[in-house]
Amino acid sequence: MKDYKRYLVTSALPYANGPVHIGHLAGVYVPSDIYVRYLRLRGRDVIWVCGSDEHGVPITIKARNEGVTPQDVVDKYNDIIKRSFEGLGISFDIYSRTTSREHYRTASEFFRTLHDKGVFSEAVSQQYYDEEAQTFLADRYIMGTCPHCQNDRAYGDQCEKCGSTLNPTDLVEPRSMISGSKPVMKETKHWYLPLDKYEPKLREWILEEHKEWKPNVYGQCKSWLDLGLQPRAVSRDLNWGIPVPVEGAEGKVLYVWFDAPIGYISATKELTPDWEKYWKSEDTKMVHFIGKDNIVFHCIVFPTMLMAHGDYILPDNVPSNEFLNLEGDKISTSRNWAVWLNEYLEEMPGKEDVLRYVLCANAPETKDNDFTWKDYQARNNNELVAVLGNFVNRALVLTGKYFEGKVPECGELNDYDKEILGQLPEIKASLERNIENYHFREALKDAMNIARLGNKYLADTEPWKLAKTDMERVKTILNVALQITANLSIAIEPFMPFSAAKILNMLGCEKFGWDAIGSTDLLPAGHTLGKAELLFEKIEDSVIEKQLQKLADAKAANAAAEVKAEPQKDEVSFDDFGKMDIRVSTILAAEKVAKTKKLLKLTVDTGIDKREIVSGIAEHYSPEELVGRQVLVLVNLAPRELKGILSRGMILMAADATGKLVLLSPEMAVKSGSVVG
Ligand code: B3M
Ligand code: ZN
Repeated sequence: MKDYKRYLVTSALPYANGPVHIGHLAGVYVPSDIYVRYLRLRGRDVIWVCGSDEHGVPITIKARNEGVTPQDVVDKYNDIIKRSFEGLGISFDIYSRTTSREHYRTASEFFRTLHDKGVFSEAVSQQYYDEEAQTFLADRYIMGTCPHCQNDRAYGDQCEKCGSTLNPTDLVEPRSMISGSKPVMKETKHWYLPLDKYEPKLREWILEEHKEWKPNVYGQCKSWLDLGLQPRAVSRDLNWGIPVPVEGAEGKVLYVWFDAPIGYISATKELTPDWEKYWKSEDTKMVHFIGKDNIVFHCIVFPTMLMAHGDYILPDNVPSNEFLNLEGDKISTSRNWAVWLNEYLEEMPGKEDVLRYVLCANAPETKDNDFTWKDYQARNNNELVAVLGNFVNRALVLTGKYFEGKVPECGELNDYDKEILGQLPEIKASLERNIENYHFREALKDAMNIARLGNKYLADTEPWKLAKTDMERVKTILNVALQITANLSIAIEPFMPFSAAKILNMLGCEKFGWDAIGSTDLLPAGHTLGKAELLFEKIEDSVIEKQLQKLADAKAANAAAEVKAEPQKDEVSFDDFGKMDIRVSTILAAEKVAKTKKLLKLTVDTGIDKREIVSGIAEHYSPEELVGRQVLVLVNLAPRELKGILSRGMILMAADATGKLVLLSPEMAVKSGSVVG
C-alpha cells in the first residue's frame, strides 16, 4: 500500500444547463462529500475540487430554445447549482467553472503542449454544414428520420424513441435544427487524441495495476480496451467553447470532454499556489468521483491526456457509482422526471440530512437502484427518528431530568458497561475500512450501529426504573450514554453534518477528532450540556403525497407533450371564412347550469347586444373567475336551445390534445364588439 502524503479529490463537473438532481447526488456528490469530510476529520492533507461544466452542445441548444446566450444559461445554472450544493452541505474546497479565465488559460496551454509535442494527429473529414446559418452542425443539431424505427425526430447521434446510437449520415432526410434547411456535406479538419497508441500503457495501468477498482468500473474499462481504442477528435466546429489555440483553427473549439477534465487542474490552480504538489507528486492520492456514464472519459481519455502531457499523476481510483432511478423510472432532465435539489431544499426545509442519509443508504454503489418517496419516509421515521434521534434525545432528556443537565460522575463500570463500550473500537475500525474502500452504504450502517448500541444499552439498563432505588448506578449509566452520544457526533459527521453539529450543540462542546471514537471520557463529569432538541421529526403521509403529486403532474405534462396535434381540416375558401362574425366580447355574469357538470350560462356583452350563451367550460373555469374577462365570440352562429336556455353564439376556446380547454383573449383590452378577422 503506497504511503500517500496528500489527497486530491475531484467530483464530476455538472453541466450548467439545469439544476442537479438526486441522481447526481447519489452517484457522485454525497459519496465524495462523505469521503472528504472523513479525510478532514482524520487530519489528512486533502483538497476537493469541482465546478460547473459550461461548454458543450446541450448548453447551446438550451440557449437557442430559451432565446438567450449560452453565457446566460451557464450563469443562471452555475449559480443555482452552487447554491444548492452549499444548501446540502456538499463541502467542496472550491466550486469553480469552465468559463473562468484561469480555465481558458490552463486548457489552452494543455492543448498547445500536446500539439507542440506532436501528440495529435490531424485529419480532414466530411461533416454536415448548414449553408443558410453558415455553420457546421454538431450531431445534436441534425434531425431526421431514424432508419430503424422511422421516428422523424431522431437526432444525429441518437434516436430517443428506439434508443439507437446513430451517425448523422444514417438519418433519412436530415435537416438542420438551426435553419430547417437540408445540410450539405463539407470538409473540415480536426485534431485527434491517439487513444490507440496509448492502449498498451492503459491496459497495463488499469488491468494490471488497478485490479482493486470497483468491478463495474474495471469491467467497463476492460470492454473498451478489448474493443480496441480509436483516435478521438478533441476539437469541434462550434462557436461556444475554448478556441483551439493553433493557427488555422478559426471557428473551432476544444471538444467539451477535452476541456472539462482539465477543469479539475484549473480549479486547483485557483484554490492554491501549491497546486503542483497535488497534481505532479507521486505521493498524492488522486480520486475521481463520477457517474458510470463518465467512466471512459476519466479512466481512458483524461489519463491518456495526462500521460501524453507527461507532467501529471494518474488517478489512484475512480469509484464510480451506477445510476439511481426514481419511482421505478429512469431520471430524466428533459421529461422533468427528477427530484431537483434546489426545489427539495425549498420544499423540505431542515431535511438536508434526511436526503443525505437516504441517498447514502440507497446509493447505487454496485448496481442501479431506485429512490421512492415511501422509502424516504420509512427510513426517516423508522431509522432517523426511531433510532438515532430517539437515543440522543433520551440520553440528553434523562440527564436533564435527573442531573440538571450536567454530566454525572461515572462510578465503577460493570461487565455489561465494558462490553457495550468495548464495541466502539471495532465499529471505528469497520467505519475506516468501509470509507477507505468507498463502501459508504456499509460505513453508514457502522455509524448507525453506535446509535443502536446506545438504544440497546438504555433498554437493557432502564435507568428510569433505577432512579427510584439506585441513583449511583443511574449516574454511571447516563455518563456512559453521553459518552456514546459524543462518539456518535463524530461518526455521523461525514454522512449527516447538520445533525452532528446539532448533537455537539446539545452536548455543549466543540468538534472532536476522528480518533476520539472509542474514547469513554470525552465528556468530563460536571460538564454542562446544551439544550436538548429533536434531531428529526416524523414525516407524515401528506408530505409524501405532495411530492408524488408533483411527479404525477410531470408525467401528465409529458403525456400531453407526446400527444400529436389534430390533423388539419378540409380547406375552406376566403369567402367561407368571411361568413363568420367573431367579436371581442366581455363576460358580465356567469352561473352553473342546474343538473349539468359541464355547462355554464354566461351573460355576454358582444358590443352589439347583451345575450346569453351556454358554454361547456364548467370543468375548466369557475363562474367567479370568468366575470369581467374579454373573450372571442362567434356571434352569428344559429341560436340553439340547451337545457331550456336559448344560447345565441359560441365562446371560442383552445383545446389541447389532452382535452384541456383554455379561453382566447385579446392581448390587451379592446372595445366589446371589435371584429376579429
Ligand atoms: N459534465 C457530467 C455529465 O456527463 C459531465 C462531467 C464532466 S467531469 C470533467 O453529466
Ligand atoms: Zn429509432
